[in-house]
Amino acid sequence: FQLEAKLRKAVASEEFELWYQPLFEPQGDVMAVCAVEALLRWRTIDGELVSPGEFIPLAEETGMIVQIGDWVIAEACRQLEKWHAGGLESLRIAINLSARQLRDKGLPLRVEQLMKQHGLGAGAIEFEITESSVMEEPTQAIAVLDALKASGASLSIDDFGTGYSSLSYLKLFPLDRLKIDRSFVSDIEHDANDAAIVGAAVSLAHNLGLRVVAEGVESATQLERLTHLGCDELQGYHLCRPLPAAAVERFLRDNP
Ligand code: G
Ligand code: G
Ligand code: NA
Ligand code: MN
Repeated sequence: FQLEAKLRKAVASEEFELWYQPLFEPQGDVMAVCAVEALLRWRTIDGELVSPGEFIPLAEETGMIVQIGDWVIAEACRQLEKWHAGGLESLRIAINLSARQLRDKGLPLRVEQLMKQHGLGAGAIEFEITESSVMEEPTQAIAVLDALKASGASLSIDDFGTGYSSLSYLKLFPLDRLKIDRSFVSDIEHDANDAAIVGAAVSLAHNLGLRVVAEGVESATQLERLTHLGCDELQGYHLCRPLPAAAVERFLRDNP
């Protein structure tokens, strides 16, 4: 209850910031940054940093997620325009969407207007959605996802493989990428089952014309295994942690 009042105040006075974690693609012997994932942070007036895991569920329950989510999308578009203008023309930003936002029929038009306003071309913005969030109200989600895609956004399934859902949604949704959940990555050096699952997910995705992202890469060995298994993009603490905008900008300039 106290948290709800605090969160309402935070929404009103925009006590939020975005941190960014790079995604990399192998280019010959080097790893090049191709995208950053926007990660929401709540900076309270006491300067404390609160993780979205602690307030997104409440924001979903109360519907505040729509306003918070709109702030996230607008801030990410503003930041990406700046980065594109500063020479990082091919950078993409991935934004997490929650189930409630997939029921918001007005979202695609707002996204289209923001992309236009900030001069962002097709694929510059990507939305990450989970299997469970799309399966909550699949019919509504399909309509919103089709419209987002038509607006020029790309779409990826986050935490792929953990949603207890059938694979049939893969042909129903206009997807671009599958992001393999970190639970299949953490023990991939020792667990042959995890390696088999990642390998199968890569073939499935590639046969469907989708790209594969591995998240939660925490070691050089994992990076090597995942690249060898055909993952197209990689993300994790081993490559770069989530950073505030200024710090990730320095990182991007030092790692062209
Ligand atoms: O950054 P962190 O590990 O604390 O993220 C915790 C969870 O919050 C993750 O599942 C992540 O996808 C989610 N998350 C991060 N930023 C956003 C956001 O802007 N919107 C939504 N809906 N979820 C987010
Ligand atoms: O649910 P989602 O995949 O969007 O969660 C994103 C969160 O995962 C980020 O907030 C980030 O802090 C966390 N994360 C990013 N890289 C790693 C990693 O290599 N290991 C672990 N354990 N968490 C990570
Ligand atoms: Na994500
Ligand atoms: Mn994920």
